[in-house]
Amino acid sequence: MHTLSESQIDQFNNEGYLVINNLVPDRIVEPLIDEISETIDTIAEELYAKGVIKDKIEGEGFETRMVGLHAQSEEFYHRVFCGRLHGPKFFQFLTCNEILNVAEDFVGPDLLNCGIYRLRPKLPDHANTVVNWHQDAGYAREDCRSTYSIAFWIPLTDAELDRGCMWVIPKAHKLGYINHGRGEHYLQIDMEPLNDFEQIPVPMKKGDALLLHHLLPHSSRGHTRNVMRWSVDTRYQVPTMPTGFGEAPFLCRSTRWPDRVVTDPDDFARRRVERIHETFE
Ligand SMILES: O=C(O)CCC(=O)C(=O)O
Repeated sequence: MHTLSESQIDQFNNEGYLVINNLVPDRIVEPLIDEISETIDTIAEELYAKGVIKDKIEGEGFETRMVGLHAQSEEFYHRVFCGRLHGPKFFQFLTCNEILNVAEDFVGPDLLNCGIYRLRPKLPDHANTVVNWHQDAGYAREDCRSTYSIAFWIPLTDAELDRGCMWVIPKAHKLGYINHGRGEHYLQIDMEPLNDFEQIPVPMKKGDALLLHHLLPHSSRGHTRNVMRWSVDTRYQVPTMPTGFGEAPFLCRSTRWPDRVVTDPDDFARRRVERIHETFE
């Protein structure tokens, strides 16, 4: 029994991507936003006490506060970007049934989170958060580029065209792996094989999900609106294939190894910090 309809599954397989509206409910998204906001608050208190920032911008919320804080110190960005946070609400988000049920449609009943999850505070006019065209496989170890995985890209704020939405090149996953070179902040795929393909924007609302095949080229551009675009992206695969990444993978759901499913947020955090890599055979 699938969670998605046959036409949604066909669209993902044919186009290499799929948007699911309202996939992650507020009861999962809002506690994560609160957890991130508390971290920002702690950093603001610390930097204020040290005299690094003059204004904690306490009156502003998740969508705008970081813009003013970042203007005073880049430390905010560097301390929250990427997979640095691993609080209980992050764990709840990455393992919620709404995401895992969809991942199971493509990957099967044994689901490994490959350890790569990213919180992206996308700031206006910020070159560090302009992500070049790439396939996720481009970032994996060379011998692991054929590991099939599904990425979920989920905005924690709306992500419209003028607010750093994602862009995809439909159907280009069918070309297989394409070489990547080094860009300034991120890898850059060789665009030559992609010249005849269309590039399309994918504007989304908070809590929607964009699913990406690991070979589907995608990117995000800069934006100038004076607001944040926050998002989380993460990836699921079968446990028996190597992930090709250095961060701690963890079993989220399994009929084959039910006793090894990670259910405790503290255990998740410990594995992350200690970079524990289990193998499943
Ligand atoms: O969030 C972004 O701007 C880029 C995300 C991305 O490239 C990815 O999830 O692989």
